[in-house]
Amino acid sequence: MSCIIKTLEFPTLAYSFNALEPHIDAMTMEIHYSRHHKAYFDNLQNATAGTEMENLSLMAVQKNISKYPVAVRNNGGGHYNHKLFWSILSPNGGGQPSGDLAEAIDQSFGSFEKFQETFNNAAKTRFGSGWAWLSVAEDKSLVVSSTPNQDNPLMDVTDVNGYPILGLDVWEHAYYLKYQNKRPDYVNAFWNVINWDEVSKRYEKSLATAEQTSC
Ligand code: MN3
Repeated sequence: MSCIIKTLEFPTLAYSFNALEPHIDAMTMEIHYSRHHKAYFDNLQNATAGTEMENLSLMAVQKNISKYPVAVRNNGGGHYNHKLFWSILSPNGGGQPSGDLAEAIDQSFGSFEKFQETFNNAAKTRFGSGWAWLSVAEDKSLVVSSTPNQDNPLMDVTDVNGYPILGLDVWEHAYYLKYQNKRPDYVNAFWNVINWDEVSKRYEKSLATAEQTSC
């Protein structure tokens, strides 16, 4: 599968806009996916069309993002982050991971509860717009971090680098219609809709391949 920027496609959602109710409401999902994500996707194409960047993989560009225009950083990150976000949500989500991922979480954080606390803290204390992440670091340990705007742990401008396997959008557009200023309530609700099978798949992929080839 080609991952070069000019061949990227706007992803379809695997569930309906109201499928994550009551944790994430239908109107937020519709606006977030159809307008916010679509705008990042279109703006990435516009920012790269006719340049050498359109023939590079988004992964490669993000790893050297300091060398590219800020429009590519914001919209490339915006596309990548939202595509990841939709994939790790599910109406049948929640609970806890199992298998290798569960073991890795225990090893890196001590317990699932400790991990949850660390991740919640990253999501709740990110000032302004941004994301909270669980990533696989170069030494294969798991790390929690947060980034501003549409940055992510793949980018060379980020202080904690890794391959993101779980991300939470904490921009106000992700929760304000339902939760208004109560970001912590949205962060707590997120745990009910996490698709741990998908997070596990991303974890296994990060271990199996030297070059992580996700688009
Ligand atoms: Mn968003």
